[in-house]
Amino acid sequence: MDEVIISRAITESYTRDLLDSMELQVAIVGAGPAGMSAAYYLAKEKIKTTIFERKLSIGGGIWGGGMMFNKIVVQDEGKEILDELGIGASQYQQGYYVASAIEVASTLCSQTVKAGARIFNLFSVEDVVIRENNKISGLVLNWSPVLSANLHVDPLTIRSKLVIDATGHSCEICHMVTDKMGEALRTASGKVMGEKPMWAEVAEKRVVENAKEVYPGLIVTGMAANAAFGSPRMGPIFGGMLLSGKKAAQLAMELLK
Ligand code: 48H
Repeated sequence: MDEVIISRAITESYTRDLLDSMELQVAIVGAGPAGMSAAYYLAKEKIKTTIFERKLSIGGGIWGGGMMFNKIVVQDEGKEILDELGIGASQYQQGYYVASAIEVASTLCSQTVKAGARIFNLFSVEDVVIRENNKISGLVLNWSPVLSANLHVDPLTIRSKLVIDATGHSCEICHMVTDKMGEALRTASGKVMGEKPMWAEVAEKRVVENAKEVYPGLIVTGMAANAAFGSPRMGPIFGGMLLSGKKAAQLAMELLK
């Protein structure tokens, strides 16, 4: 075993993947349930899709279930997606299914990668590219450790026909747009409206309805969609996140036509 061959294998293979991800059809920010669901449905249709995830681990808020009880709940429509992915869930009572957060996070990731999507972890999106036509046309990326160590290191840029904001509660890409472009979002105020208090039933419907093109070239999904459009939160029910990601993927495919 030669350590240098091991090092060359990693470096060459990684660099090839990174170079290939510099021109994308869809770039997704955030590998939580909504971002991975969107990537899974896009990759299944052979759309060139990459997720950039800030953390070392993928899965966003799935792992912790509800208050660190590592179980999640889905409703009937969400259960259909779990079935499609081969994730087990048992009925608790009519319309409520319980699944292992560990199985959901790991299997969703596995299926997303097997479908053909690429995931880069430890990448933080720190800005967007907006040029003459006022449309988002790319993302500005840096290593997460560079940002957490507050190092003065310039970023790199990738080009993408569409971007999906799947950053969860912080709704970061939408905030980047309003920071640079003012009240430019397709929300009532033109800004991020902010998440409203817990109301699971309404929140689960809205998170699917709110998966929309919120700015030219930018689709928002998952918790970020409810934050953008001022809808409630829902607690540890995750069916809406998977359905919202699926809707974002469908919309992206229509926009790419
Ligand atoms: C790179 C970034 C950046 C960035 C953030 O939080 P998530 O799990 O988001 P969703 O919308 O897929 O799922 C929401 C769900 O987990 C949840 O929080 C629920 C249901 N809450 C209900 C309630 O009432 O509280 O994943 C977002 C991912 C995370 O992994 C972040 O690290 C990542 O996005 N991320 N990655 N660059 N700028 N910002």
